[in-house]
Amino acid sequence: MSIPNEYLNGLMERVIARDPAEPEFHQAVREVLTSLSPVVDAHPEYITSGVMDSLVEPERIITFRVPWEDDQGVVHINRGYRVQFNSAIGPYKGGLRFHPSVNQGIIKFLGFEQIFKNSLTGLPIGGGKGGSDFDPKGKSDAEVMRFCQSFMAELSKHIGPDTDVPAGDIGVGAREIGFMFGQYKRLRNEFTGTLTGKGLSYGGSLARTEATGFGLCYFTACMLKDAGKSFEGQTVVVSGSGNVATYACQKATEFGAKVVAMSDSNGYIYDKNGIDLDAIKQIKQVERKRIKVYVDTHPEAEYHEGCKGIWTIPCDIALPCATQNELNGDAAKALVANGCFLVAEGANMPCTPDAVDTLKAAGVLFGPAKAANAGGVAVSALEMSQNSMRFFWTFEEVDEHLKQIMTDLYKNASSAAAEYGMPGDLVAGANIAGFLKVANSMLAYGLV
Ligand code: NDP
Ligand code: 2IT
Repeated sequence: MSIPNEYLNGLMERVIARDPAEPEFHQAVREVLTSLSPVVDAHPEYITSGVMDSLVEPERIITFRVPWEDDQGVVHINRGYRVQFNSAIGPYKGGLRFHPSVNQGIIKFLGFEQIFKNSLTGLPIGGGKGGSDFDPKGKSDAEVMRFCQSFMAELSKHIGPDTDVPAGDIGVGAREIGFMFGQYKRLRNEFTGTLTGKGLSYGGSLARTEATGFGLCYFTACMLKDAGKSFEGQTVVVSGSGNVATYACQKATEFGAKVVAMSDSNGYIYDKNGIDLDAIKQIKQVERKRIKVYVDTHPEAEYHEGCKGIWTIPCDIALPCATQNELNGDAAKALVANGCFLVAEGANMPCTPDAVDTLKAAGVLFGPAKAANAGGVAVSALEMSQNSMRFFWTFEEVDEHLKQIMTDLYKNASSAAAEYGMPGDLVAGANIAGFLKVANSMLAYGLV
């Protein structure tokens, strides 16, 4: 589908021609440029000043070799990335993803989304993302440590507390951040908060672990409130069973909802009694096993092979929290047919464009990732603040900030959508509100 503004449509074509093998990046850019059409119609200076063309081109892409040895002494060579996309409003900030599917296009899409998300938090952080095609699954702790140390040996040359501050994402949690921070500290001989998501004993922030999932539920609660509803008594389906999914399930349950399904990349479980989250934490965080073993101890629950079927489970609210493009048009149709009235994205870009169109057309309330999952990076920025102060806040203090940030963010996205004639369209609202702060900073800098 073409983008309404003619210049932006041409820009989209140039983005595709320049890097034709990056479909996820094209998908992310297309959505943003579509939302921004009314903004540049009213303010052509964003085009004539070069802001729009600059926005879709990363400031810097670092690609590097990551050699490591497995426990049998066999040598492996992986590829590492850091895309430093936009530093207009602060140091590059964004996670590192370790997953075999990682390539430059995926890291660019994630880095691009991060620009707007980080701006929406209201905190001074630019957009970046990185990672590797390394697969941590099935690797020993020693293998993961050697990989992380080798990865950081190169990455450490390009990051710093005022330059670029990575964190976790898929496949990168507390264990990996620990190995990387230890190596960074050794190589640079400095103790600065250059990574976030650190352990609590060495500069991590309370509530960072929970922040993305909790923030998703705080944002969803704002959407529900505006619709005269709440989480109380709602049936919820959450995909994934990693960091975001786990704490989304926890907070939704605390808010009075019943989460009946979760998944991993092999399949999903359905528990009509409500998911036993302690069992999920034990399986995924402690034992690092597959979700299917849940049914061994919960005989009333069902396990189904394959991920897509999770969206056929009847629910009121769906929270996709696994990965990009996990919820397609058919899945959206199934949700609508079963009476689902709200979808909020915990993962980055989990809904395909077709799915978003289907949900919107059916009047389903839709919370886009950039806004709905911004709680994680927001608390990462609070971790940076605490590190700079060499101080820490209590769990309650950080959680209170998180709630406020998600509430403000919801209001900003809603009012930007209304201002540009698209009331209720949080996709457009989030893109526009996130864009304006970055674009106005870029305008102030001149051509840089
Ligand atoms: P984790 O690695 O902790 O968990 C990822 C979960 O998603 C696992 O259950 C995993 O299953 C599943 N998954 C991963 N890849 C696929 C795939 N290709 N198909 C199906 N399932 C898959 O990652 P996070 O929870 O941190 O991240 C989940 C999503 O949330 C990502 O999109 C991430 O970018 C986004 N996000 C994360 C934030 C954070 O703070 N961590 C902040 C904002 C967004 P399996 O165990 O089988 O691999
Ligand atoms: O997608 C994301 O926002 C994250 N993975 C978190 C980034 C961060 O810097 O905390």
